[in-house]
Amino acid sequence: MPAGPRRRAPRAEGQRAPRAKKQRAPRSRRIAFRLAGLFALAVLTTGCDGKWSRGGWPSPITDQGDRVLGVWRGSMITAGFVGVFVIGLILVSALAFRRRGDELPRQVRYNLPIEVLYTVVPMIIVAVLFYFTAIRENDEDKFSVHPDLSINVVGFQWAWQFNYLDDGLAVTGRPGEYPELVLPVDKTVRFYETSPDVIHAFWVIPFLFKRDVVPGRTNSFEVHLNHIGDFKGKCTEYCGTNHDRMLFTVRVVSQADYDAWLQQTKATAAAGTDPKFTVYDGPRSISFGNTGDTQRSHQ
Ligand SMILES: [Cu+2]
Repeated sequence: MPAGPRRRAPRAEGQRAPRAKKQRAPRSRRIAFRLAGLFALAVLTTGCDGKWSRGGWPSPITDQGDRVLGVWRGSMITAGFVGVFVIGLILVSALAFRRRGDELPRQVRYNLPIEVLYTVVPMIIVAVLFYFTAIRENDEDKFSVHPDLSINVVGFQWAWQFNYLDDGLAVTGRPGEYPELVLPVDKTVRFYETSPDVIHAFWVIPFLFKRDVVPGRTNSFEVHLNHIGDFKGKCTEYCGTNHDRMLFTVRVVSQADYDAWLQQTKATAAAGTDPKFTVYDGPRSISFGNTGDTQRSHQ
């Protein structure tokens, strides 16, 4: 709001002091309103996609991710309450019990109920948070009897290979040439993870979950996809020179689009015209504890 013309009008010397005093209150209030408006604008413009309500997290695209987000939200709300309560206690004690004179304040020794309370309440909070964290972590380890799709993710220095175990297709990237993992929506996908060299970590960002890819053993997890779109993934275990280029994209599409993509890509793989796509002729299922000796067509 612009300053009114009244303020610029010349005044007599004697009137200046009281007027300035009168105007100060509304002016500071105006500034406060402006700051509040700016803050609200910032929240609204950056929070259109609900990022604020997610506490800064990406929007999940799996049922498991939705539930993990619930734990995160619960933890943030709990932390918020604890923070406000503790800061409030600090302020109240600092202001209400500030020094007022030379008199020594009333001396107290201990208060057993309060001491029990501030020991027991944090333990309950931690136990509840631990409980929900543990059951949500285990969600990804729950395997369905028949997943709709099984993918063997091979992390190698320094790219990814996605083997579609049921469909005989391998998609392989190179550093700087990122592979795309295409998946059908509303399906349960089981991921097996193997590595022929060093430890990597497979992270599809909106899964809100990542798991290490370890040479000499097979890791696995299962998700149910519930969102169509293009998403990003990366390696999150430092694995050597080109670790930062171990990127990939995930495209979740409808079943019809997936079938069309699969048919077309399998034809490309059979024709051998694009080194990114090859025929996968390895085992249809991955047994646990194998050596991660999966095919590497990028060499
Ligand atoms: Cu890596």
